[in-house]
Amino acid sequence: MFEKKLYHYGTFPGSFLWGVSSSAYQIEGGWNIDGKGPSIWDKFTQKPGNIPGSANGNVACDSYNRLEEDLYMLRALRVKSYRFSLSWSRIFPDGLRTSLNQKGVDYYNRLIDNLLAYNITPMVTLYHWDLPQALQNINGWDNITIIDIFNDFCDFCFATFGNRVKFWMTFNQPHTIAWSGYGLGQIPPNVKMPGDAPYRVAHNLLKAHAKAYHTYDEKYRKSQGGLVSIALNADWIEPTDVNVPREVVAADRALQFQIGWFAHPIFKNGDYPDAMKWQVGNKSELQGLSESRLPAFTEEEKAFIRGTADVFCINHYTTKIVSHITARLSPQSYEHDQDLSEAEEVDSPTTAISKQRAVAWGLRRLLNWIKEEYGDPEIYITENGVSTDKETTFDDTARVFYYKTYIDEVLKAYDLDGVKVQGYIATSLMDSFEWLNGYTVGFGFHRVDFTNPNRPRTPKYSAHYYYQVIKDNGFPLPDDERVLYGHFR
Ligand code: GBH
Repeated sequence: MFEKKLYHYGTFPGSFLWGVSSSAYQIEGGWNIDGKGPSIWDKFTQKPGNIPGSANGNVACDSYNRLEEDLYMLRALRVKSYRFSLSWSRIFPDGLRTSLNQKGVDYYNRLIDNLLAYNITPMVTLYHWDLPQALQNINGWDNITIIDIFNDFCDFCFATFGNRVKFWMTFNQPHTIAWSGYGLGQIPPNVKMPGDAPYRVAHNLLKAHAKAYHTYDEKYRKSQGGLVSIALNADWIEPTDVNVPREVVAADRALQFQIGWFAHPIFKNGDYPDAMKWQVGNKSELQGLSESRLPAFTEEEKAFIRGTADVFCINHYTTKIVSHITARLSPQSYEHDQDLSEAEEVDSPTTAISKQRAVAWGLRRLLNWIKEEYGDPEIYITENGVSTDKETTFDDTARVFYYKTYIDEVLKAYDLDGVKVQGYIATSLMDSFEWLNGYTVGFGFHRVDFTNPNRPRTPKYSAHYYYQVIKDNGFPLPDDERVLYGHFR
């Protein structure tokens, strides 16, 4: 099915949405000014020692005060879209509408108006991990009442920005929120309950997503005509041995636990994948529990969740190799529930973050898997990119290589496999606060000098490269190759 040739030449459709991404906590700074309330990331990072160098997002790229500079970079790259997120606690400092902070609304209005003035499509994430701390005080996503509270926030944003914003994503990476936030407990709110909290939280996230989708449908779609989705994340999972059926099944199971957890309910039938129901159900029974740790949806809830995304949004960075194992029964854990062990794709280049190898071919396979699994949806790649360490400044050839090879695999998926890829959003516009990695690595097309209070931004080699890819709309066949192949395209 997949050709061996390294590069494919051709271009994307004229409407292809090239863009770059950011998120509020990673770039804005201004953590407590103009009325902004604290988020769970403010609380976490301000405790010394939680992040390398005790780094935090108090100032970050200072984008709250440097809107003009961000817009300048976006215009220089000639991107067609900009994906950013709204800081909930900048708009509602304590999470509730009653605490409305007009200055926060003004900031996003300025950003959106300027983007439109420069013909850049805003792609807005409603929640990129920075929950208002006040809502964590009532247990955050592990409390079902947050479904209505989040809906109220979304409703306000649709009403306020929706006359200009036509591309909405409810959550960035619900998998990360549920598993890293409530299972491993690595990221805020740092809850370490790997056996059941992730499943409960995911259940609430799915309901909250669906509720916001229906709010848009009922109150705004007709007049605003936008679309609503959710940005899921997945590594590509390659079986350790494609000739051993058990291993092929194991790789598919890994994808179901990662992406199917959310995509199966939303894009298929309102319910979790069979592989998850079977695995978690059996483990729970063997653990002597009276019911599965994976909660069940009622028929009404399934109908409510099914079909609540207008396009498929996927964030992707790397590929892993998995093998089947029989995991131990204790302690109870989402990880053990999968009966898998994971390894790196050792033939591919390493990057600045451990276990994040640059495996370009994995993206094409993931796109094809999504096409087959979810009935050929329109797909937007809403994050893809690579880190270099902070010593790498402008000469980021590793990033150029990454984008060249990954985007070429997207082109193969589009041109050769017929995957309906509609857009590609590179991560990220500029070096930013990279969560648990602080400022030790950068994903940016632009370097930001975090030691300078003015946070000067400077384009790297990759910025020039991405500009050219956008300008060419892909990789047109070079002239000499046309002669060689004896045809024109
Ligand atoms: C992306 O997640 C984020 O969506 C994006 O905001 C960020 O800029 C990008 O990573 C690069 O850092 O280290 O706390 O995230 C990519 C998938 C899933 C990878 C969670 C890291 C471990 C926990 N991530 N995972 S954390």
